[in-house]
Amino acid sequence: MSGNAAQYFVDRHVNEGRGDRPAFREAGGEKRSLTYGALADGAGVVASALTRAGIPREARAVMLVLDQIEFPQIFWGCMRAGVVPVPLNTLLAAPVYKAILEDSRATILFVSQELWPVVEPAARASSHLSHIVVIGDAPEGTGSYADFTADCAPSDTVDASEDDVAFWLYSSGSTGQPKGVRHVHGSLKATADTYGAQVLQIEPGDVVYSAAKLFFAYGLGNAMTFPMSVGAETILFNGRPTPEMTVQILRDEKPTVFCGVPTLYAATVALLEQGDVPDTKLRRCISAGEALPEDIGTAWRGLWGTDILDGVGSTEMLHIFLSNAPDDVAYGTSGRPVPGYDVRLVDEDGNDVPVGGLGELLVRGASAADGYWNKRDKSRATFEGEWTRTGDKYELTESGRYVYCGRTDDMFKVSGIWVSPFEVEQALSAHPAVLEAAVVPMRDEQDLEKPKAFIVLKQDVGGDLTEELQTFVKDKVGKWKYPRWIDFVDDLPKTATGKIQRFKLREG
Ligand code: 3SK
Repeated sequence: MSGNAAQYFVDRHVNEGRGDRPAFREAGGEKRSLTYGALADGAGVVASALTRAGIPREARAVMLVLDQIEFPQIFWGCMRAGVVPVPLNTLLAAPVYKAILEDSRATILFVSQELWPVVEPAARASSHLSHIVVIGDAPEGTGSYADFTADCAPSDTVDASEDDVAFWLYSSGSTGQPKGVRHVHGSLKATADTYGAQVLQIEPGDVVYSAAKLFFAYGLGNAMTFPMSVGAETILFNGRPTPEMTVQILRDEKPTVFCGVPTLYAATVALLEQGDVPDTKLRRCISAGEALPEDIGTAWRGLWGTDILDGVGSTEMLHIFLSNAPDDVAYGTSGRPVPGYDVRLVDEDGNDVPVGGLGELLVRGASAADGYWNKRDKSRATFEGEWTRTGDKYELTESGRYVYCGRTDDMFKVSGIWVSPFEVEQALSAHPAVLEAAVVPMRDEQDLEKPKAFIVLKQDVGGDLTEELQTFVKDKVGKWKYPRWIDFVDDLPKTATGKIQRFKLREG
């Protein structure tokens, strides 16, 4: 078998007689679905269409695509042709798309019609894009997905090595600059064989629903490669995963596996505590993205009778490498290393930290990324031989479990997605009324971190600017990054050399 991941995850099912099994079904809209056979054909058609359009192997295909049945067809279609799919977060702001289209030098863009308005200026200005393919109605100067794929016979999967770069995911760095994380074909099977098989214990009869979307490394494993590793089925929902929608999907679509993030678990618990708890078929629930507060896990178990397996992963490692496991759950901890991964805690000098001490978490495993695209210094600082630095501070307890203690730098996560204080500060400072700004994480009433801003205004504006600044940030850097609280202050604490002392703001 070739090392091309499309062969293992897609073609194998057809070759072994599972072409009629359901692979994906949509929970909303027209409720379309795909069997494994239809997915293989659809991906083969995309592969031929890419070749017909002159897109060569290794070229990047940016995907700004909602969770809909075209997503897996495009993702696997690119890989079948040796083209590198680059799924993007669908919630980013226009300037970030511009930066990514430039950085990746993608030659083709696939975009859901709902997302076209936000990427349109960057796409039209790009000197690299030769094709813009809109899933839905195609505006002038673009082509529709239907036309792009019309009259193409499915083509075969190209041969590739397990070490060939297969796809990229963009992750935000400490400066807020997005970094293209290059992953190889072999990494997808590595995460399925480790976390998928041994912690999630995915089975062919499972039906998976992941509130975390496919563009996110966590969602890509949950809703694509783990179910596809065993021929199971995935429910796709292209809308916002509100608590109401989550309960509706769990009740009506009856997934057996649910993958969420702490913010959503907390809001869903709050909703369920006010009303009925419907019957479901849940047998496994998992969480990642940020540490799950203990009381949310306990409340969820009380309501549904199913534990939440909290774990930690990273875009660089592709999925979860430290996790609680079935029959081994300790809320308030990230559990133990996933079989197949080794972890170490090191101090600032690189020495191993003893039990009870605090250190940066380093991880080793087969799914580590090949490096960042075009960012040599950052690659060298993160990928140290076999070990990958996570930037997370952890403590190892006597019982062998790891407890999250914060970030080594100032980055923090909101709803499982990195937020760089620097990036939000830059956005705030671009407002004409703002002199300077500092952003720190603050815990909300559900004990989850959200951005809080301290702002020095240029002059008294004679009114409350809070809402205006919140909208300003949403439009500039992304909807989830806006400061939930703003304090207007006379000055910011700084070092002698003028660096903002964020720790002073965090402390109070
Ligand atoms: O943030 C996490 O915990 C995570 C988990 C799985 C895959 C990717 C990420 C970032």
